[in-house]
Order: sequence, then structure tokens, then C-alpha cells
Amino acid sequence: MSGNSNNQAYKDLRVVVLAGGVGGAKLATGIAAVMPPENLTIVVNTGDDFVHMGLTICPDLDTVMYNLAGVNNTEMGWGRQGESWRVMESVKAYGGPDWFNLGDLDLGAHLTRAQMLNDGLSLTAVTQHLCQQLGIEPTVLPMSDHPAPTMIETETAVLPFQEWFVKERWQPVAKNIQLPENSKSTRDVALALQKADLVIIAPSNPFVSIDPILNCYPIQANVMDLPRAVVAVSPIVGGDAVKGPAAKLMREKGLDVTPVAIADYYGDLLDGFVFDVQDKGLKGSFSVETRCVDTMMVDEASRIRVANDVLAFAYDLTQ
Ligand code: FO1
Repeated sequence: MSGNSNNQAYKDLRVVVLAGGVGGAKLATGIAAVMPPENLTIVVNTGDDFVHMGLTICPDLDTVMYNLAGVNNTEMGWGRQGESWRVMESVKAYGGPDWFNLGDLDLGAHLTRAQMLNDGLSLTAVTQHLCQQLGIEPTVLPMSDHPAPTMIETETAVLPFQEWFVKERWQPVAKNIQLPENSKSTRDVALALQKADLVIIAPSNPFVSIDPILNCYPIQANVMDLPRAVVAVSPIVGGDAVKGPAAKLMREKGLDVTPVAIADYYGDLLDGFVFDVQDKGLKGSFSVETRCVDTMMVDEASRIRVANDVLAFAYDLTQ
């Protein structure tokens, strides 16, 4: 370990985090606690977005936003803390769709977003407004201003992501994950990546959270070419996913459920990879520089500790 690891010299660097759902939100929150906000941009997956009951729902953007604002529901992993469900009860009583739960507080964001999108504002501008209202200082950017829906091809149907994830509880075998062919990113994302010193790929699902971001032209090329170091954090610990369907999707793809397989999957994109102490026996198996730390983010202190460790490692790679 280099002598720089604990001195937080990374604070002067410009950092872009690529993030999906809960794992992404946790690491982004830890990084936001240790970085000056003007040096931090979080680019969020919008492949999970869908229109539901006339509202554009952006689950990953909202999970990241609620975590950064400290108003997230820690038990569910999505939605707001102190939530109530009166609108959903009413929807159910009217025979409306009740498979996707929208809490009363959460609906405030969806209604405001719907109105602003309807007024002609971009998703980037709407996100900036919602973040401002929640007192969030780092920049949070959607990967695209246009719908770029992830579709899951099962044995019997091609399902929009939320129908597979929530309605079907991610049980149908995913034969293929379909990402749109022509999705384009935004000027704001391109500028952030062009200025970035470090790109951190959060411990999000590589297939349904990070791939949709990289699939938005020209994000992958920008990540490959521009930053001084690209570091990913393993979402696989001790032979399973920390949360969600990553391990199941790996098995269905014929991959070993190990952090080594995740690092190999990202391949040349990475300069470094962070994996958990539970997997320390795998240290010699990686073909990229690694750091082995406790990556479990169970509270604020551990989110900050992981953020420090990941940033210090990435900084060391730039020296
Ligand atoms: N996940 C569920 O498992 N069930 C739900 O009813 C549900 C509702 C929901 C509403 C708003 C929101 O922002 C997220 C919500 N999620 C729900 C989570 C979401 O489907 C997934 O966590 C992500 O899309 C995967 O990253």
C-alpha cells in the first residue's frame, strides 16, 4: 500500500461515479461525504426508467437522490423514509395497477418530474432541480435525456426491466439483456468525463446498471480514453451478490460468481479493482491491480471508510 493512501490527496481530483441502484447510492453517498461537491459528478443509470400510470419513474436516480439527501428508506432499499401508502391504497381500491409501489412522499417527486418534463425541460434539468430542492450539492446526472429502456429476454417474453424485476421478482431466467442500439448520452455527462481524473464504477449490477450507462454513446469511449484511473468495486462478495440479481444473472451467463469474473467482465476498461476481504484468497487471480478491503456499507461510517479506501487506491494508481 502506498504512503498516499490515507492523506485524502484525492480531494483535489475530479471524480465521476457511475452508479445504479442501492450499491451505487451507498458508495456515491460515502464519496459525497469525503469529496468537495464541485469535484464530484454522479452519472446514474436510467435503463430502469419507465412510464407508469402516466408518470416517468426513474428508480435509480431517485435512490441515489434520496440517499444523498439522507431521506432514503433503509429497510426497503428504495423509496423514502417515513413513507405512507394512502395513494396506493386508493389506486388498489379503484382496481388500478398495484404491482409497483409508489409511496405518497415518493409520488411528490414523480408528479413534479412529470410536470417539468411536460413543460419541456430535460431530465438533466429536472434532476438538477429535484437535487437542489433536497439540498444535494454534488452534480447528479442521468446517463441520457432520452428513454433508453433495458429489456429482459426470458424464455417466454421480452419484458421491460421493472416488469421482470418487480412484477416477476427477477425469477424468469434472463436469456439475454437487451440494451437499445442508439442511446446517446448528454453534453453534461461528456463534459464531466472529459474533465474527470478518476472514474469510480460503483458496486452496482454490471449487466443491468453499469452496462446500460456504458451503452450510451460515447460514455464507454470517454471512460476508456480520458480519466487517469478507472476503478470498479465488486458487487459480488463471498460467492453472492450483496443485493439483487447480479449473482443469478452471472450463473445464467455461465460465469463464475466471483469478483474475478466481474473484473474480467469489465476487462480493459479498468485500471484497478476493489474486492472484499471475504474473498482475500483470490488475491493472486486478478489480471488487474487490486485492493482488498472491507466493502460492506452498513452505516454512514462504513460508507465513508469504503469511499476513502476506493479513492485512495484510485489516487495511488494515478501516481
Ligand atoms: N422495488 C420493488 O421490489 N418493489 C416495488 O414496488 C418498488 C417500487 C419502487 C418505486 C419507486 C422507486 O424509485 C423504486 C422502486 N423499487 C421497487 C425499486 C426498483 O424497482 C429497483 O430497485 C431498481 O430499479 C433496481 O435498481
